[in-house]
Amino acid sequence: MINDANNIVLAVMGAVGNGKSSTLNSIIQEPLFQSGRDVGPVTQRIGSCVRPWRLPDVRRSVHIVDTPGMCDSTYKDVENVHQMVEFFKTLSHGVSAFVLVFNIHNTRLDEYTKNMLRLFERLLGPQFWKHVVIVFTHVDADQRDYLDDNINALTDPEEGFVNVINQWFHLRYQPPLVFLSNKDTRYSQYARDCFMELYEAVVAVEEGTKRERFTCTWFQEINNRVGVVQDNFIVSSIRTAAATVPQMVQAGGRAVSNVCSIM
Ligand SMILES: Nc1nc2c(ncn2[C@@H]2O[C@H](COP(=O)(O)OP(=O)(O)OP(=O)(O)O)[C@@H](O)[C@H]2O)c(=O)[nH]1
Ligand SMILES: [Mg+2]
Repeated sequence: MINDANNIVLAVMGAVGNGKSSTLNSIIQEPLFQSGRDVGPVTQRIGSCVRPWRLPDVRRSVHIVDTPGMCDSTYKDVENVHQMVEFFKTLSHGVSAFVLVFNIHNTRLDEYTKNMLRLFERLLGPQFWKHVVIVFTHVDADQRDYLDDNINALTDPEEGFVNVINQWFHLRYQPPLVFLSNKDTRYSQYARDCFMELYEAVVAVEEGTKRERFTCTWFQEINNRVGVVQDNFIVSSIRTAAATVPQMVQAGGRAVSNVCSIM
């Protein structure tokens, strides 16, 4: 049921090609959302569906929301962000967790990333951080040893990823950090362990907010904020971001489609 209050509602967001769609597909163990490499975002529209959370089998349903990747094509990004806000507003039980997806091979906290996060914060309000889980993909089992140094650097209490984000945004909440792989997830104990950590992080966020979904006053705030001032902020923010990043897109070629309900 799409509007069941017991569903976990999970939205993935982040830069293009980081593994947002793959992460959702892994959770439900079904190739529902198209994933791959392209010169632009593979996911072009918001897609959502309700499925059992299968990796691991937690006996709960999850309403997954896939979003197009943020990149430096200014006007498309603006349009996408507007669509995300409109979509979140239609969710009668709000959002349990926003999963910000990064790639372990590109963990630079540069101006582009900062602007993207600032944009999400401005659109969704500072309360949004309370519901954030940070995920790093591409932590594949066969590369885990080699990636341990990256992971240690990212989790460093002084200079690590979360601490830098905490400083940028003056957070009072420490978003949980999860490292996972979307490669060969079907029969892998490693994948099961990673995705159990993701599930536990989502539950921790839910419990931290006493199962208050990200909704109510938030929706009102968004309604009030979406307007000329907000539009200008989005445009200028993305322009600044685009100017600071040479290329966020990846090479390759692929047609695009989407599934289920699409905005
Ligand atoms: N090895 C490995 N590949 C991954 C992992 N996660 C995603 N990929 C690959 O990375 C590419 C991009 O993944 P997507 O899931 O399409 O990324 P996305 O963030 O949805 O991309 P956009 O929709 O374009 O923004 C695909 O080729 C995936 O197979 C991972 O954990 N390990
Ligand atoms: Mg995608």
